[in-house]
Amino acid sequence: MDLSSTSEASRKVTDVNKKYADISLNDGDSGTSADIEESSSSDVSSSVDKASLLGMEADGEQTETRSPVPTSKRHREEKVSSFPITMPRELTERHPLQSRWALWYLKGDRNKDWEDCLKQVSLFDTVEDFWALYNHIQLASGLNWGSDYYLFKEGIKPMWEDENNIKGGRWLVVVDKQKRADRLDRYWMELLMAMIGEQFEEHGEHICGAVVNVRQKGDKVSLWTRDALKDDVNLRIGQILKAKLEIPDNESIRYEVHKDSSVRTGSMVKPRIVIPQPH
Ligand code: MGP
Repeated sequence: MDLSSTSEASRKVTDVNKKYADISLNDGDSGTSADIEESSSSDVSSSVDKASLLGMEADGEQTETRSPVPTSKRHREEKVSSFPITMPRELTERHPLQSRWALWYLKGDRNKDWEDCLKQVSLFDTVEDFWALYNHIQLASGLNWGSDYYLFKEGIKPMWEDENNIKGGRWLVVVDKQKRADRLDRYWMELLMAMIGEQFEEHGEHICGAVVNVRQKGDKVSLWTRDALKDDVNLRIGQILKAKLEIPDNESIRYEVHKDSSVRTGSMVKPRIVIPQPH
């Protein structure tokens, strides 16, 4: 599925959603992680319906509480029944994705265990809810150093230990610090669109999720796959990834086995595959 073709309609949905919902993901020190935990793209989209069905005005005032008499009730019923007719179809249509996806957020904190810093933010399974969520949260480039986003298939925890990842690995794209402004957000968005839009040919089943690590030493974008020993599959996935992100030919990306990353003590992990492949 080409997600960019639906993004315009989705943006309109998002504009409507924004009117009613307030789930901004600020990465400041204002304790916003609680807001993040409680938010979901489903909440966002349903809030439009709910607000309208409850007879709420755009300013959030409920007609019901002002005048709970029969005429007002009739007025409310009229609103309810006219809602689906008056909403343009492009604002209500939903394009289902093949999988349901969970967005996770990690706010780096050296005083906590790594796993305790990781929070699931939201679940979605339509193109529109993806855009609604994407347009509400901070861009990767706006996150604090040490933060991560993870987008994984529902049911797969974004960690090496999960049974779906334990034998897997990742394609790692290191973002050149000098080119961060041009590349980081573009790489992350293109990767998400390729992944949820099932752009990896017949290899979608091998994909677990994607990660962006926001780091002062150099940001990283990676795509996690299920089986590090399936070299042919992983190579093809890597080639598609490199093409989708438009990574220049002379720049390499590498595939690392999670087991190697998890036992690593300082030095770089020796990659299992590199693209372009050495002659
Ligand atoms: P990182 O966040 O993937 O990379 O791992 P960063 O911060 O760039 O550091 P570097 O080591 O790659 O230079 C940082 C640390 O987070 C790891 O050393 C682990 O302690 C922890 N960590 C990261 N991941 C992905 C996992 C995981 O899946 N499971 C567990 N238990 N710890 C992890």
